[in-house]
Amino acid sequence: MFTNKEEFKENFLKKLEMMCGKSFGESTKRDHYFTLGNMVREYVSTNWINTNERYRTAREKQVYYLSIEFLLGRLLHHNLLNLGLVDVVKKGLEDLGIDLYELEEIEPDAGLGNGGLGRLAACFMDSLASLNFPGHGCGIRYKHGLFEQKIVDGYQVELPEQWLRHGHVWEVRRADLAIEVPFWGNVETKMENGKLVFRHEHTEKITAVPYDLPIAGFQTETVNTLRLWNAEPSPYPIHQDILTYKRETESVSEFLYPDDTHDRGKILRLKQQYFLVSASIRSIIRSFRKQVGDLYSLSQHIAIHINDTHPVLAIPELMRVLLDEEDMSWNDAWEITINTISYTNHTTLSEALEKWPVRIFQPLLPRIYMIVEEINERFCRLLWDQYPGDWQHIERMAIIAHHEIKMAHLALVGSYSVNGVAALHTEILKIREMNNFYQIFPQKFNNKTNGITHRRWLLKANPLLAKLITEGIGDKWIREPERLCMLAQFKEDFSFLEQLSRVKQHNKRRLADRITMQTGMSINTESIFDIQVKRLHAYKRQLLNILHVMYLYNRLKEDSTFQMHPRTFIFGAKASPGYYYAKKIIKLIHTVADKVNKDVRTNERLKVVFLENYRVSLAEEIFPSADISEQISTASKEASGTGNMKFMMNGAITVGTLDGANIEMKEKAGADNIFIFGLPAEQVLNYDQNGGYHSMEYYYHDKRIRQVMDQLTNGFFPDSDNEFEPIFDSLLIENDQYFVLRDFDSYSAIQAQAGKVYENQNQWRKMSLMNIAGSGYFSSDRTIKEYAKDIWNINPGHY
Ligand code: 26V
Repeated sequence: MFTNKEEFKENFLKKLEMMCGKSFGESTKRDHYFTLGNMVREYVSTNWINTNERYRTAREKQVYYLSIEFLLGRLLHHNLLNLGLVDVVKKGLEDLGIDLYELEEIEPDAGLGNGGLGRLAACFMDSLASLNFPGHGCGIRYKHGLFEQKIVDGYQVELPEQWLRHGHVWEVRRADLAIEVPFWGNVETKMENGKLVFRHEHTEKITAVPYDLPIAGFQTETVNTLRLWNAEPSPYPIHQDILTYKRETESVSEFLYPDDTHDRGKILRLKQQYFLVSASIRSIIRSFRKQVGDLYSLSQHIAIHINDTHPVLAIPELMRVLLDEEDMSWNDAWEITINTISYTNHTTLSEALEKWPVRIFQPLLPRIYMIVEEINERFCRLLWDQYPGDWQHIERMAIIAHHEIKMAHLALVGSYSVNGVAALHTEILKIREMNNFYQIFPQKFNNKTNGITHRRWLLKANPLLAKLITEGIGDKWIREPERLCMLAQFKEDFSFLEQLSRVKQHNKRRLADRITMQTGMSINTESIFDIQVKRLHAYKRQLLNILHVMYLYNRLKEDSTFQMHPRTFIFGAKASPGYYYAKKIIKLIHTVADKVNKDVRTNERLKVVFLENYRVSLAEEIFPSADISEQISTASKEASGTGNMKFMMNGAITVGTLDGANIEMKEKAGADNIFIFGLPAEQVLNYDQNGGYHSMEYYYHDKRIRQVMDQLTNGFFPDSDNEFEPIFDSLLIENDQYFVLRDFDSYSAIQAQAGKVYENQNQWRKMSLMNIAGSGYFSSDRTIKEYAKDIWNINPGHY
């Protein structure tokens, strides 16, 4: 292909003419992006073919990671970096008068996910390939990723996202590998040769066409595959209006998370889940048959991992294939299934645990329902032996109860490994939320603390910091991120700390420029950049943050002796379209911003910014420029968090509760290098169980709280009428489920302390350094090695 700049330029110009049918003089930036993307994809194809060949022949155990979300973001720079091409390409393009950064900005984010769960899957793909593990991803090729957020008058408006509008250069359509997925119909039960057989008939078929993305590891020859399934009409439609059929079929891979407040939306979501699972399982079995053959040995060669419960139908689908297509006995099929499938739980919040009404499930997936019923019956029999006569206990643990199928229970029963995503979360699963399952299957439970790929989140997102680190400790940390701990040697090194601060300043400038470009606001880069970016949810408590901003504003207005280092509070968050309360909080943030930013008496010291349309590519600019990272969820509610790790790795200091992975971050950075506040998880869980918290008392006894609460409804915000009454009511009338008022005092105290420490720049920089030094543990390379060894039993290939 090309090994130096001159070859690159020559190839680039040739390719441009071929692909775009234009001369260089006529071509646009998009043509350049498109050309470069195709060149890079071709560049990886030799290694891609070789890697697939290795998997076909080497008989090494492989893992398939099934996920309803893959939040990949942009891939151009990531691929250039992993292939070691950044310099050659950058310089070659420069000679042609093209800025690589400008081309990168043209690429739309592949935003096939919501938040942490989907981004984790993407980080895992990068780590699997970079560590040479035989690992494949399976997901859905949504036509529209997560909605694009616009803010109009302070309200969130959702627009359909259009990442495929200009085509996606990284994907390869594999129509030859399509699979038909059946829905609806009925199951005929017959005796054939003395054996009961089940035929799923009169079905409506949807064709799943794979689009494969190459996942190139970092400076290695391994190129793994992420297979995204596209829903298309089957060539043999049933007697139905063809246009309706086409539309309904394509809707299966049209949107990530269709609105499921109505049955139609629910059916569509369930269809998506089975579509992903059936196509993936059957394509896994198809290649396994070619490579190994003997399905009785499946679990020795293949591990199938389900990311949360969305792909849990992998369990009955694998059973179906083994029973109906391979003619196995129930016991053999079950043995194979539970030795093949492993499951990660990502939340303990009961409203997020999936349940499907039987009335929806059974008609859509009649054969799968029969299998789930049988799994349930056998499991209930086992429970009966353990707890004879205790119907209540059995009912609580059953997979099907009260006309609903509990997906987490199916996952717990049908897998050999169940893991939580941070130490505290796993303990809560074992001791509380899933304790009854832990009693029966203690050996299944294990913890795998989340991680993030340091290649995207440090090397790519923060090149100046990466360079400084390499100057300090050499470049081995890039392969072995735990070596970042060597940075601790510079904690008294004034000159190193000075350089660290210069890097931060540079990154803050870049973000400030973006804010100015988007909002017209001018931002003081000497102010503390205090940032909270994540999905909007009550338990994440963006509300606590903004109420505290209101308090600071009041204090600045009323107390002339009040001193504070200037701060810029920055928010970024999407609210789920049907989540009314979360949208109210977005409106509140904007209303406060409006008031505070206009006030010339305070706006030198206090500013509030909301960055529209938070997404992976924007996140890459945000994390490197933060001074303070807000990780303020109600303790026990955030399973892990991963944004917290991205901030830490970029030298921000956490203001956080003892929740999720914050606890482990505190251990790694040192207790002196993090600002911890608020109720611990045990007390929250205790209140949840036994009551005893009365938010009204905090309203009456703390006049700061009373003032900001009253300001929500007393006209303090002009023209806001009853806008914020639902927030007022949730905190006072509904007793503040997430303990916002309970933690207000300790939050404002720790924030004041953080502000004071910032004035001592030397101490601050030292703390920042110790965060970077402690962050190596949170590389997803460590996480993936643990999954590989403890759960999947797979080994890396050698290069
Ligand atoms: C989803 C929903 C949807 C309905 C309303 C309530 C609700 C609450 C939580 C969720 C989260 C579902 C699963 C999830 O995304 N969990 C996230 O997984 C991340 C990766 O493990 C982890 O870092 C986050 O803490 C966890 O929230």
